[in-house]
Amino acid sequence: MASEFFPGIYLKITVHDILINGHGCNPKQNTTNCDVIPLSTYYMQYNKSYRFRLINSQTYGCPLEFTGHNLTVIATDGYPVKPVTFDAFLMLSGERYDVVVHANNDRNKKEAYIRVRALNKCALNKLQVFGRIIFVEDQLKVEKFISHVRPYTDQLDYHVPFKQNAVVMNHPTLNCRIGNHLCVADLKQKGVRGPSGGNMREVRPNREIPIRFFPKRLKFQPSHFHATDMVVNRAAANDMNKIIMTGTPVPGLTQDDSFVPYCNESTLANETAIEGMHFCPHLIQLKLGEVVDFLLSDVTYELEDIHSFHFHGYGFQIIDMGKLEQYKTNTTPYYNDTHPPTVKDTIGVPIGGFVRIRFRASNPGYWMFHCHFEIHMYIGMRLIVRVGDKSQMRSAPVGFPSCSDYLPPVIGM
Ligand SMILES: [Cu+2]
Repeated sequence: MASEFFPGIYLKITVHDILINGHGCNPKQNTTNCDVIPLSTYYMQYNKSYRFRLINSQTYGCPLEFTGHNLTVIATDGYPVKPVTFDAFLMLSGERYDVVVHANNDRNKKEAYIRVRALNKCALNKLQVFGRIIFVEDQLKVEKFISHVRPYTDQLDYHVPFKQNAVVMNHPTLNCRIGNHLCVADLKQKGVRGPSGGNMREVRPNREIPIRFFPKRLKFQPSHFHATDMVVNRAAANDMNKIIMTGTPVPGLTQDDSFVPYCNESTLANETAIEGMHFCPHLIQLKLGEVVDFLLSDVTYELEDIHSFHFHGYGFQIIDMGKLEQYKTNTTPYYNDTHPPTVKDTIGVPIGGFVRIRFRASNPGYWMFHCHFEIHMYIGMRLIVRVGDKSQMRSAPVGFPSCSDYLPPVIGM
């Protein structure tokens, strides 16, 4: 990012629009005439069902509420779940959902729509976008059809809910199973094979690693962190276990990294901190094959950020989740569940809540575990999970290029 080279620059981070497959227009945000900008359009034949593969590829951190026409969720993050029908569900940055849309309405209905509405901080800008579903008698004749289609105009105002008393899934600001709100932990794994699958509730973990986060604003120091979202000379800094991740000078998988001053919670006692935060390359070492719980908890819910954590190299199981009060009293809805848990690789931690994920460390290597809100990752909210030792990892091909920090000479000095 260019801001890395200009520490101290004031950056106002905001979102102007949401697009579906590059299409869309929000009349509240654009001066352009939205009537002439095409929306993402899908032609569906009556009485057929269509699989949509949804990817939340935003770089910002606003949950996206997806609503549409008779939705059935069948997979998340590529892992199948038993089909469940919802009116709406929330997608966090990095999450993927496979949904089936059924065109089983009567033939008087010619169109329906998909609505993607950004919530939380993005509600201020009333951000939403629509996609169109057009029902046709014969999909093979759609080609002729396209040029005659009118723009879809009957769009809901931002604050109007898609449906009264809608069943909403994955709403991380609300308690799971309260009212109509379900969480991803309510989905049930379906036939996931390999080391990520099976019922890991029944497996006793070898280790539990608590990962807490306390995002705060620190006094700006150009030698320690970059400028992002600067407010009155204080910069946002996002940690994991009070460590702001700094980069490593070499890629550990392909080069000797024995000199890299990796750190984690157990090494911090003798290191200096700035306002309680440590700046170092955060690394958690796991043994190959052990079963591990990460207990993620958000203890700063006044900030109202939903951190969506993504794990490279692994699918993990959602063993438990809820509010911190529920964790302390073992009263989450999932505490006594027995069904095989949902498998995912990206999970939003409820505001003021926790998630327990479990995985078998079967994939050796260096893997990033990070908040998928890009700015958070950039300002420290990431770490490396190293599984196994180098003898258990694949070595780099012969002649593989190497790299390291580069400090060019200053010309004219
Ligand atoms: Cu985050």
